[in-house]
Amino acid sequence: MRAWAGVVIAGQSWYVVGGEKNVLRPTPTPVLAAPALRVSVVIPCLNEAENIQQCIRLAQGVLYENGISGEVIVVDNGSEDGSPELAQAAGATVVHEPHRGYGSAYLAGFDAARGAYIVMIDADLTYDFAEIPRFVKELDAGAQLVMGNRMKGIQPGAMPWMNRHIGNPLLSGFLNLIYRTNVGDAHCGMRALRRDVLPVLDLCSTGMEFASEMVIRASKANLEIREFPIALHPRGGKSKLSPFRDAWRHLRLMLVYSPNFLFVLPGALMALLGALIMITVFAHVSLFGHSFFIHTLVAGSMLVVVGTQVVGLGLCGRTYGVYHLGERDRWLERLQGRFRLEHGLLLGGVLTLAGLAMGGVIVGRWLARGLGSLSEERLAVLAATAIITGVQVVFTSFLLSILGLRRRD
Ligand SMILES: Nc1nc2c(ncn2[C@@H]2O[C@H](COP(=O)(O)OP(=O)(O)OP(=O)(O)O)[C@@H](O)[C@H]2O)c(=O)[nH]1
Ligand SMILES: [Mg+2]
Repeated sequence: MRAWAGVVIAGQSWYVVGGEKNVLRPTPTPVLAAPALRVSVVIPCLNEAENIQQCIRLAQGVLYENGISGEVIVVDNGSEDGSPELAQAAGATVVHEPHRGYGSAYLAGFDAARGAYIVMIDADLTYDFAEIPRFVKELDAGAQLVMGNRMKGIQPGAMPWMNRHIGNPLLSGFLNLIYRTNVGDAHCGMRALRRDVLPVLDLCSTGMEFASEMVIRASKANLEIREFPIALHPRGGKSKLSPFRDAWRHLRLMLVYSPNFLFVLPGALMALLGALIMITVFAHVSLFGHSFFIHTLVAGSMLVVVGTQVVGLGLCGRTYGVYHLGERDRWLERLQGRFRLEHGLLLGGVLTLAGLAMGGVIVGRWLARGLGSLSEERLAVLAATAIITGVQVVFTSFLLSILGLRRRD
């Protein structure tokens, strides 16, 4: 049987017939039902003139040697060192993306890709192109996203100490904690995915945080993610990574994708702590020989008010995610199955009325004293706390209801 391997170089498809090693021949025209491309190697490139041609040749060589039909796409964002021209000359399909950024480049590259699988790899020779078939094999075996893990294969000088021992483990650990993934190196630039999962991933980040977004979205969509160790070599050319700015962008993205960690958890802790503090004051509990009075009560009240507000924002964030971003959130769905707008209005209404009643008691005592001096600070703080949280609950319930207006149940 004759093995067929095709590669697209400079818009022309080329093929090799088994037996004729190292010889690329142009596909005879007219092309008779050329097989679909299996792999698109997408390479983002910003001022990588030093390496880009070698990267393309390595990619083409690996595809060719392994009988994988594929294409090499280089996405440029206005390089000023002639990288796109060099890429074109080396036979890659060059995509020009006007919006700067690693994520923007990949989004444009994915749009142009025609392969069933997409392999992502940097243009700096840090990754081994020879690993491409391993990624393809994992996808063939059922994986939907395949991640490289550099952490055990970092060659001397390939990754700064800070990134290796602090930035990367911390950010990957945080991502695994929040999203319950088990990815050892969430920022690895060499990875592969099936092209048909792109609509599910619905990626939109423009910068380096694109790497995190892909893992987060894949885990939220319960995609089959696999990982294996790969080597990381020292970079050729200048790095485009800005460690602090990019670390912040990763962190920011992880938080905004998780209203639970950003709002619900800290908000609930604040409200709980505040309630405990207020109970301590009203119950005259003394701790370490100290009693607590009005100032402690004000602090407790502040925590309850702020905590309730933050939890409310978190619920709105989660509701928005479910109804407008198409996310699955079983906890919220269960909660919303049991609690309706009217329950929120009832709870908020009761709290507000309780606060107003306490206010009425204070006014009554004031009147009883002939409008004289008052010393009802503790009750006043409690009344204000109840009224504020009650009003928050009422209006947050309305907002949740507005966000869920378009649901179909
Ligand atoms: N098109 C495009 N490519 C970019 C942009 N920023 C980075 N890249 C490319 O994306 C890849 C990853 O960037 P790198 O600078 O290698 O960042 P890194 O891999 O996190 O860190 P180092 O390898 O240590 O520099 C490289 O191929 C860059 O040329 C961009 O704004 N536009
Ligand atoms: Mg790199």
